[in-house]
Amino acid sequence: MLRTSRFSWRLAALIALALSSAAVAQEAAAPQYPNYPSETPATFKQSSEGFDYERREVMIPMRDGVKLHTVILVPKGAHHAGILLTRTPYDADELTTHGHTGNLGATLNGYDNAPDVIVQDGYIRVVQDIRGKYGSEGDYVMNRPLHGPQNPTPIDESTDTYDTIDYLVKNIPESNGRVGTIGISYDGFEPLMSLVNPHPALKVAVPMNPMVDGWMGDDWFHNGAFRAQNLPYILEQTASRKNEIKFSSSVHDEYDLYLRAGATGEMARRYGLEQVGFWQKLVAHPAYDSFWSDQAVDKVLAGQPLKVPTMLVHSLWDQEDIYGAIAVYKAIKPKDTGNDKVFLVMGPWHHGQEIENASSLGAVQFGSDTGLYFRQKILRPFLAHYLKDDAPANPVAPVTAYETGSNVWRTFRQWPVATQARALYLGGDGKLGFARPSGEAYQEYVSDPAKPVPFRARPIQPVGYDPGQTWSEWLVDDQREASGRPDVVSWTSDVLTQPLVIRGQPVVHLRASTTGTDSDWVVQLIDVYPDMEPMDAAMGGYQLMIAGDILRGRYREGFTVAKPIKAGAPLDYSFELPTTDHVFLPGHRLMVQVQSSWFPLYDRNPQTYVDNIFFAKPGDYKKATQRIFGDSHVDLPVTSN
Ligand code: PG9
Repeated sequence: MLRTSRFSWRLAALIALALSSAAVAQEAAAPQYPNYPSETPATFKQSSEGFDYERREVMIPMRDGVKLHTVILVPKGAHHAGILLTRTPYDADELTTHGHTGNLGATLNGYDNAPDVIVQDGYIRVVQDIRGKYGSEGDYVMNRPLHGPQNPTPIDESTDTYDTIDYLVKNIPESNGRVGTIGISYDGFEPLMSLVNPHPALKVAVPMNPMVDGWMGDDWFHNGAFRAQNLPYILEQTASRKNEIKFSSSVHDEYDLYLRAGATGEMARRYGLEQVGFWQKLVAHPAYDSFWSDQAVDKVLAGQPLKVPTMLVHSLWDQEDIYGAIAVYKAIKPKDTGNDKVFLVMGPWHHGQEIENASSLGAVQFGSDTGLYFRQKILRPFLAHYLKDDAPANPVAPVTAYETGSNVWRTFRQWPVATQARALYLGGDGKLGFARPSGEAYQEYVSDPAKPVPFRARPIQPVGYDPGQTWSEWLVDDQREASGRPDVVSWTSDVLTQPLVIRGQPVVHLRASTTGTDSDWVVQLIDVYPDMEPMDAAMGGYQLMIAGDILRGRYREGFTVAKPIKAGAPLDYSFELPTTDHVFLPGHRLMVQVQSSWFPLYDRNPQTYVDNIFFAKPGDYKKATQRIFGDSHVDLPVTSN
């Protein structure tokens, strides 16, 4: 063993100090002390002793040679087990290493697993970094379109899924050769991609809250209004392979942050977003052109044969992808001639809440854990039927829907159910009722882009799920905060004496004028609670949004081409609101609110027509006087059963 004198120790320490204080010392330059080695080995083979799963990591080769980093978790002792695959842009290691303690398995975690079901039924859990992200090789393209007009390469998420499944069933001896795809949000987009030219081993797909059409009603736009608060996501998701480049702000209230920047294109420029391809594509396609419609997954699947049983999971208060699941259901259900291949579940949840405790959402209480009910009574038997060798019966109805207001689960043979469209009129006197008002009375407000209506109470938090963030709850915020503003107009019905049940999508028909040459219209259908709620005082008078959305007025004649609005002319604006399944109880009232900004979730409309709102100039933003005429109405999908 080499002995070292006191002098050389001191010299070595000085060297180490100098190196550590300079740039990061290269490992090779670090002094070596063979007679006093590091206590950390060069490599450490982690034992799985403490885990109930064996962890394997493989780089699976795709047909073009790109290898995808894949984590395979095999329950110890597994034999003839089904495989549940999630493909993710959000770091497979992150989703599979922060182990739960206790009986949920010492490995599984992650926002898009249903760990209780996966562990209880002994599935082999596979989580893969998609092409171009984290541990995988290759180029990243946001929601990579299928090979075709928007993707000239021979590979896409469908081919990568096929090649992955092919590898899994040939290289996991503990499996029974039956694979299911499952995931939420972007990870819900991936199971939909697996349905295109599906691998024969793919037996079931469970897309939950999937990203389907980023322009029409999911993450990037809603009816042409841009969701500006997703800029940080776009930066972090596309600026680097491992999301190492982070958005930072020294402004606590995001209302101030985005208002001071002006147009969203300026905000993006300040953060360097012009360097990333997805942002360049996004600002080049502000209208619903073929860039968007070619890759709308509902439209894609409408043109595909239906081969794989699919359960679409939708959240009635989905603050991120409230459009996707229902759009896909509408597109593929007509192919399900036996009514036994396409299933729909709708819960009273925020985005992805179905895999959490879902006894409440914000101030709204459901009286039971609706997430647990979904996982144990719906998801668990559904997966078992398709993934287990003994194929237990599938007890799941074609449609399982939670009725908000009455807080009960119901099942249906089809969706939407039979309803009668009843026009709820926005009377000139502020009354809301089913009787059509006479005359040309109107309600009026001034919309000032310098003081846009905050989409929730300020200070506005960033989009996110960090502790203390309530982004996921904003759709159920008390709307009293807005209804007292002069730039928000409200219509209220009489107190209900009978329950009013609506199931399906309300349709807005505004007849409105603006003194501007462009305008946004935000419409919210609201359940107004009685002044006194005996069992929950905090809900007294609560104004709960049941459905709401925005329309960028330049698209009133069609989404593909923007057109200026004729100033001062009463014009018709029609658009669907998200799906409802709600009972307005006796003692409650209905309310409709209309406003012309929902900031900073949505970018401001300058209210003067410009070619591309992303690049509007400060002088383009002008006040406008808005009038909503009395024959405006919301068609409610009323049902009696
Ligand atoms: N759909 C979610 C999202 C995408 C883009 C921006 C913000 C959120 C998600 O995949 O998490």
